[in-house]
Amino acid sequence: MEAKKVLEDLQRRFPGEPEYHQAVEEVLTTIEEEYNKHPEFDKMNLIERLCIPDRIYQFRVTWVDDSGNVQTNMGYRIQHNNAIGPYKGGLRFHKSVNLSILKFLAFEQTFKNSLTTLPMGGAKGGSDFSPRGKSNAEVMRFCQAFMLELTKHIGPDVDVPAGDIGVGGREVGFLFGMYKKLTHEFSGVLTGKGLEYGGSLIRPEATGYGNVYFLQEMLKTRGETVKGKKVLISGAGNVAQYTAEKVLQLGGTVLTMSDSDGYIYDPDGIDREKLDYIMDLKNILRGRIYEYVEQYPTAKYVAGQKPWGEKADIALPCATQNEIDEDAAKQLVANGVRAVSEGANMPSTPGAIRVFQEAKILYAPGKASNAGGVSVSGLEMTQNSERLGWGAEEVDGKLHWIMENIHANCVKYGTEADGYVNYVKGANVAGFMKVAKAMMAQGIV
Ligand code: NDP
Ligand code: 2IT
Repeated sequence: MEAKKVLEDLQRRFPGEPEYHQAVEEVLTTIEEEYNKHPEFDKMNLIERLCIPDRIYQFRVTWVDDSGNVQTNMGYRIQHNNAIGPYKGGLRFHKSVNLSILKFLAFEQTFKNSLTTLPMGGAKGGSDFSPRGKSNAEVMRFCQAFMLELTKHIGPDVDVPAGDIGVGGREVGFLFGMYKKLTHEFSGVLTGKGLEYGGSLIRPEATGYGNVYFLQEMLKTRGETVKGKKVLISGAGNVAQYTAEKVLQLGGTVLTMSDSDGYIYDPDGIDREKLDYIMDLKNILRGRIYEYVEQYPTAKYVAGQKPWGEKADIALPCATQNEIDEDAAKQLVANGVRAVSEGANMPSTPGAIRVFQEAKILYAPGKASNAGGVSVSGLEMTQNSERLGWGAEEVDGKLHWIMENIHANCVKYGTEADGYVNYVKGANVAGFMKVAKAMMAQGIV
């Protein structure tokens, strides 16, 4: 396999999908060497079969808004690969959603899920519908219309969706209700469900907690801890909130959080009480992050900017893809940032990753460091199958073990001659090998 050639071919066959090409390029260039040690892989054309999704569903979603207008959105589900388990991955509801973004996410999910050690294939889906500014009733009607079509393609042993940007507990509830109504079946078909109807303790916290557990493991390799460190966080949603919570629990100082309009910087740190305010603001009032400075006037709000220009020790991007470009990465390194652990999916551009790796700072790609969310989704599936619910400590303990294990695998496959751990290579090779072996064993299907 020649990574460059495979990529050129995919670019020609699937033009205009830059995020998908970006994610594929990162994986291909880092697994090329290992892949070519196994000539049997190429004989089975494993690489094309792994890069091109098994199937893509695309459908129109029609719903009626509060003013009686008929609205249309696009709905998608990408079932990327089910070599190691049922398709599994979140749903994203955001106006920016398109095929390229969901293909990159489904591709990444396949390797991430492989890293978790749990039996889950890779998938992603969503819509260009954004819940922002919509009433509860509108969100419910949209979710019901979306599920009317999606129901045909999912099932507890087929494909198990969950949340992502714009899809939290509220949306999962509405989606689950409609699936149940349509199929006349109460099953573990979605994860991220409410605790009262089959959800798992620690699932809301899992991505953020897992991100910080991974960070702890990275810091440990350099004899450091989170305690006393100044931390920049982007985003103010599910992943950002619980990343901040765990940083606080470990004695770090959170200086920033953001949304797509700008960021807040609190020189005194966002403490527990202030984080509670943000959680209420975002999860209940569905407000905007600038409102923080009205509540806490010693903080500043910077409109239209990302937080990467502020001085700190650690950066934890938890908003969206490509939110750290090469210039931002240079700024972070120049300002003394020594570790970057991604809560979001693909938040660093290829140029930014190069800057981090050339500076030899600790850098964890999302498919390793944010795998805690889907891991606890996998544990939710196990609990649903058992028809039992585990305690918070038990789930958190398993999450912690999974993150340590992913870290150990990255070190195993990603340590370079000078001792620097290339976590991108480590995660990609470790994730790839398991999927590849499973595909080889199952023949050409
Ligand atoms: P939420 O919808 O809860 O929060 C998203 C946050 O990111 C909001 O603050 C949002 O601001 C901001 N954001 C979204 N899109 C953009 C954009 N285009 N530019 C700038 N800011 C943006 O989503 P999550 O916290 O669940 O997801 C955040 C990231 O983590 C995503 O990359 C997701 O794929 C990833 N992830 C999520 C997991 C999960 O379990 N939820 C698991 C693993 C990864 P605004 O309100 O302005 O839109
Ligand atoms: O990107 C991700 O891993 C998620 N959005 C979580 C997926 C899941 O199935 O829990």
